[in-house]
Amino acid sequence: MKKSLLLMGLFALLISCKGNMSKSESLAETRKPVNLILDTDLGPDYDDVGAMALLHALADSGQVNILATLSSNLDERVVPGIEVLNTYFNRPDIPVGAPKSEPGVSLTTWHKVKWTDELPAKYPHRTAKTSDAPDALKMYRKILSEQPDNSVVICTIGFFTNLRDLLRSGADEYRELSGKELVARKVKRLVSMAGLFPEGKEFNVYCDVPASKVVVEEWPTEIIFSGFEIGNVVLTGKRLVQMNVENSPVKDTYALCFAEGDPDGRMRWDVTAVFVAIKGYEPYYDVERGTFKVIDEEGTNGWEANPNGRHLRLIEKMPPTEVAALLENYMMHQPSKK
Ligand SMILES: [Ca+2]
Repeated sequence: MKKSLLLMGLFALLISCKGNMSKSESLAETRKPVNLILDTDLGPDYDDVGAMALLHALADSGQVNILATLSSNLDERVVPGIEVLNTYFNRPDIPVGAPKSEPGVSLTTWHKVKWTDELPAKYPHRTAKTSDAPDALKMYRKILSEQPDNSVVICTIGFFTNLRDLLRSGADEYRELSGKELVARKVKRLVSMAGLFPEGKEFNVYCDVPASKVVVEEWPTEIIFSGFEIGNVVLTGKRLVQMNVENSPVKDTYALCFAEGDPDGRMRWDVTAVFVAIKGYEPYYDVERGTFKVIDEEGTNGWEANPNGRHLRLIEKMPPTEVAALLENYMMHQPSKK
């Protein structure tokens, strides 16, 4: 009798465990993909290429729905380069756009090997040059107006030019709302690779200081900042360039730049920001809430910790080597076969 009671108990436990497992599994399966707009300067540094590879890897596993890939950079090779990557990963129809406001920022790669020329020369894309692309501001307004309220994550890994233009925009054919109202209604959060914490000068902030100031002061939703110091530790790309694949624009970019001067790998500033925008910061990072401030005309930023602040900054939690290995696995992702 005792034995049969024990068996019944074990059986009940097994059923309950199985029930719990399938519940959590089905939760993971039914988790909705993040609706994401990527805003990139793809060019001065090549970590944007790794970030876009990771973006497409997570799209292939159904974790993100890429609404647009927009350029914040006027350099003529940026939009063709974005399209090369979208096309390589079997998503040639993702909307692209570029800033039309004055004066804008135009910066090409600082590498001697112009990988930004090499990619469009070798791989298919539709748009010949960045200035031929549609207005990024119009793309933002159109796409946001079509999305459910509070559903869109924007990830910026370049300058704040487009986002400033969006905040400053008025009603148009897509929506009667001002840009700020449209963002407040449609955007869930902004994730940004920008700033150096607790204080310093960082590229994405100082390249367009007026735009950076407007966005950090007026953006109506939460902003998560992935600072310079977060992506600066533990290099990535060494395994990527050793992959046994041919005709990959991702591998080509890293191989070209490594040959020139980064033999130990490259910082993963932008890659981290895109990862957090899609996966969330838990369990990879801690956060501190506060207020990001642009404190001078040179683009120096400061940080004021404050439990009620609208901004969050990432703080290291998981060992950086583990995060780097995880990110590089995604960066090595190959296009899914169609
Ligand atoms: Ca970038």
